[in-house]
Amino acid sequence: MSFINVKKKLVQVKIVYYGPGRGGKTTNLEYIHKKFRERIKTEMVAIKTHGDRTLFFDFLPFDIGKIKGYDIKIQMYTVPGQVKYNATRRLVLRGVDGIVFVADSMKVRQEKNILSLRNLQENLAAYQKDIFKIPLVLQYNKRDLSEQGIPLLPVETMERQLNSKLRVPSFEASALVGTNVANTMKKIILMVMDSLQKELK
Ligand SMILES: Nc1nc2c(ncn2[C@@H]2O[C@H](COP(=O)(O)OP(=O)(O)OP(=O)(O)O)[C@@H](O)[C@H]2O)c(=O)[nH]1
Ligand SMILES: [Mg+2]
Repeated sequence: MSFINVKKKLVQVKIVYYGPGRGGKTTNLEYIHKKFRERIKTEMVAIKTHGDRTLFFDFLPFDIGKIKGYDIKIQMYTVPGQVKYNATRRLVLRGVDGIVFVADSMKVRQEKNILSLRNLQENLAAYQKDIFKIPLVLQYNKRDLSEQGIPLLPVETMERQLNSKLRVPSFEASALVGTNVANTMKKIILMVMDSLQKELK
């Protein structure tokens, strides 16, 4: 549930980038931070371990202007993808309004994607949230690697493995190059705003 302050006419929305370790969640936020610098007044907060892996979360605030007279502030978070950090992952999901699941297109990562999506479902359930009901977008990341001859999963395979039951919007992307990073973000924001419309009467 978004945080709505009727007196201040302010809505605060929480979007979480979820997915397996090394999938490209942090890279998504870094690209957004670079691309939309003028809308982002604060610095991105990132706490990393040695190998640049997320230890707690990355945080990026994003203003999208007004809807129905309400200032809309979006807070974007990533989770640490490594299996061992599940307690942190679950904590970051607290109060989430929308999720981008960043899947790794590399063939060697297919099992990790499936396990991570299952883990998302379980962690949402801990907050009585249903993965089939919450605004959710899938991103098939690292598509650029095909040019380097690295074996990637065909998009149809990823759709079948990850999205055959969910049937949510999905994007082929490269967080490194920036392909479809903004479109992924816009889609999840739109979906969250759609579900908010009903609350903002
Ligand atoms: N070629 C390519 N590399 C990418 C892409 N996205 C991310 N990477 C690389 O993959 C590695 C991991 O990316 P991160 O963004 O740190 O992954 P993460 O999902 O935040 O990982 P954790 O914080 O450990 O959960 C980095 O070396 C990135 O540069 C992409 O689209 N294409
Ligand atoms: Mg990270």
